[in-house]
Amino acid sequence: MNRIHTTLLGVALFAGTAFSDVTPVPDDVVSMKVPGAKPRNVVFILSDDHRYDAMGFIGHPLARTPNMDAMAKAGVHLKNAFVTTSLCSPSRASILTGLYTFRHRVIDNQRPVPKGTLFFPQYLQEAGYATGFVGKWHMGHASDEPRPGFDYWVSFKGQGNYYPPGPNYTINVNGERVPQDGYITSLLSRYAVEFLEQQKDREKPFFLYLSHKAVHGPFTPEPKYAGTLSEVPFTLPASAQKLTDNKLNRPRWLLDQRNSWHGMDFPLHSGSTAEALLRSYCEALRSVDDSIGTVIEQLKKMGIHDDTLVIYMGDNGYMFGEHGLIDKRVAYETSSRVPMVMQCPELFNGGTVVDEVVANIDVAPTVMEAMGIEKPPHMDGKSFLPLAQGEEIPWRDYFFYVYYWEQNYPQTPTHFALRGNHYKYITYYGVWDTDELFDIQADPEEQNNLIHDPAFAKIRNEMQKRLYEMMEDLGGMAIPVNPPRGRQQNKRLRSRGGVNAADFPEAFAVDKPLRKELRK
Ligand SMILES: [Ca+2]
Repeated sequence: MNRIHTTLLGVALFAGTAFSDVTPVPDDVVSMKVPGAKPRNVVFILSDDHRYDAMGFIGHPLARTPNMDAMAKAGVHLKNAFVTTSLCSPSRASILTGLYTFRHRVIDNQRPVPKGTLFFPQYLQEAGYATGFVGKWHMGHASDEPRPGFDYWVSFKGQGNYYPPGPNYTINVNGERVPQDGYITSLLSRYAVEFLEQQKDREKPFFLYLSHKAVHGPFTPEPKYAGTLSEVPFTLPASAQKLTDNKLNRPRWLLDQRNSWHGMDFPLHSGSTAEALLRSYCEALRSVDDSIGTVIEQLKKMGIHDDTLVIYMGDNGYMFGEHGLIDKRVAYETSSRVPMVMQCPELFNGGTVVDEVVANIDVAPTVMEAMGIEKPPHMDGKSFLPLAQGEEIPWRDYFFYVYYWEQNYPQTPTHFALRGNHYKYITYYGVWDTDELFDIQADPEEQNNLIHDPAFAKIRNEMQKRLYEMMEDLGGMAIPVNPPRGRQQNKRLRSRGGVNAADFPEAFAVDKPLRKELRK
């Protein structure tokens, strides 16, 4: 009896994936070289929480990024780069596995990766290539130990620190605990250069993953940049303005979040402002840009600049006042979009712009293609190298986004979103609230929620249907759940209306009973 019960339960639990076309993650790493391919050296540079538009060449008023600008000029700007979940660890896990969050199941920033997870550098190592990891790993807070796939390792526990928090604080350098010697961004650049130096006379192709702690909060610029942007004028987005009612049919959770750790009225539970935070953020970003310059300079010194692929990307976006929020997590553009530029003079023409939507899940297949290794069939992403070379290849028309509720930051609900070229549909799962539909061409700031407009009912229904079909196909119909861990940041500031909840959307209100036959 028990056995039958267990079997039925098993079928029910895995029903979501049973009908999908997804290839399971294999038990072993089997690296297949592409016949005749020239393995290329690759440097992948990741930053933390860098939003897509905070780069000089895009015209951001506070961003000073000459090296990112130079990469776009000499190479490729992937202007529509996104992350499938806008949160540090889930996004990093997608980069390293090529999988959506519901497949790698790293749904928060606290827990280590589940057993059986395969990181793409394991395939590179298996092929005999040199692999180095330098910087923030952040899947699991408790360990700084070297992870599978890397033969050179510099990292630290959890978020790491801009400066060492105490005299005994250490980072892990190839298994040895050494003191953190200075400001984190420049320190990581030095280790990146050390790894590159070691490759000088080696025959092996190499892959370097340089993963910055910056520009994650608390935004801490290097002393030479602190205060450099304090007088530069800029204005917050219009959507930072507080709504006094809910006639625009925005979600109640969104309006409530304004007075929370992740909102304009109580940012990070501090008395700071979005303006002040953005200035320090852009000042801290200047050192990340310097780091790119240091790496490029080193490649030139070694005579391998022209044939090395360098990719720069952010792990998720960040809002400074958009929708009244301070943070990421949500499916809105400023949260889910990331900066991405890449260069390799042997591969790409300078000034190339890729319009297609590329994502964190595409990084692993892209690096593997550049290094002449077949993409394993279980990966969800796809190499974007051909797009940057102007090839016409089949590509995604719709981009699928997920975020799973975190117990320790309870402000943002589980949600699923589908982004096409014209419309974005977002559904909030498990809360009594409104979904959203935006015309992202006419309304790129996502202010006009069309979900209750009868003129858009057909589009809403189509997007909803397509979203659930895609979830089914991709194996995403089961919501991963984690037990509580970490302190819950659920406070609200009383003087800014902390005890009051937001109004329901206007479209939910009716003036008369709907079921007259029940009236007595
Ligand atoms: Ca992040």
